Amino acid sequence: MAAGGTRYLRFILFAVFAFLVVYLITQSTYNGTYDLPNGGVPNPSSSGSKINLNRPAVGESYNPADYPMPMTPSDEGWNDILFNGPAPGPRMNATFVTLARNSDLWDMANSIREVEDRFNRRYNYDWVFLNDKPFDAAFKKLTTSLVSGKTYYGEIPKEHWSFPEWIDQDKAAKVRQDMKERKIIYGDSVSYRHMCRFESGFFFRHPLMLNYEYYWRVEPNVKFYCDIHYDPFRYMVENKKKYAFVLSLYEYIETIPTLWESTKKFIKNHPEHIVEGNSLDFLSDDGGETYNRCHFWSNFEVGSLSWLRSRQYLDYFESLDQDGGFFYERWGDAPVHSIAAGLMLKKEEIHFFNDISYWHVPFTHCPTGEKLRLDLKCNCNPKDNFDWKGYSCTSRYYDINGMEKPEGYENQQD
Ligand SMILES: Nc1nc2c(ncn2[C@@H]2O[C@H](COP(=O)(O)OP(=O)(O)O)[C@@H](O)[C@H]2O)c(=O)[nH]1
Ligand SMILES: [Mg+2]
Repeated sequence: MAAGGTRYLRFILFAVFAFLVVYLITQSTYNGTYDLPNGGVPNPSSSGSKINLNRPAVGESYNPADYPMPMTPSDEGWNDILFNGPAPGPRMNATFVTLARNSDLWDMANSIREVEDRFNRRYNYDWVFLNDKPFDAAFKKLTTSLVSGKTYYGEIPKEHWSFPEWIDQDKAAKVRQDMKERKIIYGDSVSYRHMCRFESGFFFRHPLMLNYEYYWRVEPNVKFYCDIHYDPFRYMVENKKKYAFVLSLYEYIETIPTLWESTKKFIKNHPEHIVEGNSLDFLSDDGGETYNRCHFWSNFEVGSLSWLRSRQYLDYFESLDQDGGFFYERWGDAPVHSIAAGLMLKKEEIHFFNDISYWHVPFTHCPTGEKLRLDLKCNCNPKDNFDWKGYSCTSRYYDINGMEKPEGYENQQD
């Protein structure tokens, strides 16, 4: 009798459980859409979606009007960023590019997550990693797992990472010793000089880069503080931009004492490369007599590789390289790229991405204007914004381009 009672109780418990399961399944309200914050937007993968995920192949011509990009919150597609699926629209022939050492792995992992979370998870652009030594398996495994596009790993040819034969080694060594004594940052480093020369003259000609027309440079341990709703590469291409920056500042004069003299020599030898309507006034306060040290901070760059591979740019690099300042001084790739862009691009070919927030130690670009920061879900502190402070050149960029500074900039000047 006791055994029969237990069996009966077990049957009752099972029946209640089965009833509950059936009830929960039948009462489920899932119908192919998710309830989302911001008013609930249909999931593009569910039926009824208006988002067209078909797109032209890279390089195929398209009508931009067929794939409008959401540039402001009132534009269609602004909330697509809430989905994990691919963003609609064409992709450009473009790649991220990073120069790194194997020891940069974890700092690089941080940067990749920043780029992927704010932008590339929906665009899946490729990423090219370059190194003067072979990348190890650990570097390749982790970075490949973090990048949503394809990853490529390249070793830099020796000729692109060494002293040219015309460099006087004794003279170069004396300079390094002197700069060390004067405590100039990276003043005694040989590898830093190779790095600056490589970024100035060679990264865009690495075999892995020859496949692409646009690049976005990313360094280890940088941050992106705001959502990126549209494709900056596409913005560059459709608006005929050749070079873009987010931070600008004055270069340490100790690292480039004769860079402008070398540049003036190049201008004299190649007047045909200097374009009308350029940004000379960003670089010089006296019509080109002297350099005011303003440059775009090149650890962030989006730019045209075809331009860097042009005769115009290569003649400039080769002229500087002959003069030896990468080793007899400590010329950085930032002033080199900036002077080239300032003299050899038209003003309107240089773009400031105000809506891309960025940090590389020690400077932050945080968009001016609270509405913009809220719309872009930024987590930067506006007090840290460097744009309008005394050591930034961004104000000058606005002035020479006749651009109106964003509302509230006066409150961020110190
Ligand atoms: N492969 C390699 N990459 C380097 C070397 N030195 C610097 N880099 C990379 O070059 C970039 C600039 O170097 P970084 O140390 O960040 O210089 P900083 O930003 O001017 O302080 C970063 O992407 C580094 O990972 C080097 O000796 N070898
Ligand atoms: Mg750096």
